[in-house]
Amino acid sequence: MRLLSRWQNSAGERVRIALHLKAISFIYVPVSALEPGEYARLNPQGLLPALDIDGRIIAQSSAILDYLEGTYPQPSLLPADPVVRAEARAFAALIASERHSLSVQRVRRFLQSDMGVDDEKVATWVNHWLVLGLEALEETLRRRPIQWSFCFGTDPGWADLHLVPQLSAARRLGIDLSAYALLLLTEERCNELEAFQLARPEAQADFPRS
Ligand SMILES: N[C@@H](CCC(=O)N[C@@H](CS)C(=O)NCC(=O)O)C(=O)O
Repeated sequence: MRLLSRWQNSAGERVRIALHLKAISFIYVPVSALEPGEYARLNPQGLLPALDIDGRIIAQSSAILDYLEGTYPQPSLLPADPVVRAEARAFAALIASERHSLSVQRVRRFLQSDMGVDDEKVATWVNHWLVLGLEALEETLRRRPIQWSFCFGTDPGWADLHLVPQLSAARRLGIDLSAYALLLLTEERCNELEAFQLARPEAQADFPRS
């Protein structure tokens, strides 16, 4: 199994965390190591990451995570209780479907280069969508009937592996996270774990060292 990704790839970081939490052996392939144009040939969607299973390519982190959860069920990344499981998926979906996709570099670049939007307005755009998301995520954690150590349980899972890369991305984009105490506390607990540390951008082979 090969994971095609890049050191700074928050959707890829979700998958890396899942692979490490499940202790699945995989080969990390930075796209910079491929021939020019090869990645586009492998993955017509062109976005990172992709999972290569004996030549079959799965695009989209959510599809990859579903595949891993179905194929390597233990340890499960999803809570056993159906309602809590749905809540964990909803938490992750807000990040992956609603927020990340509006703030990624290709969207920011398009706004700047093709739409002529100035840097300040692009920052307003990014801030608007990310802050809406962060507020909703914080409130969701606040309303949990049990204040678990991780988002939706005593072990880290589906929601946590979406949260941690999203918080890093928000920081890179200059968002002040100090109002989100529960998100930060959960992130801190996750970052103490090896699976999260191994998935960090700086732990990847293609992380720029100089
Ligand atoms: N919905 C996709 C998002 C993937 C995505 O946007 N990846 C970004 C990096 S985090 C990317 O490929 N950027 C390169 C580009 O936009 O060309 C997923 O979850 O896999």
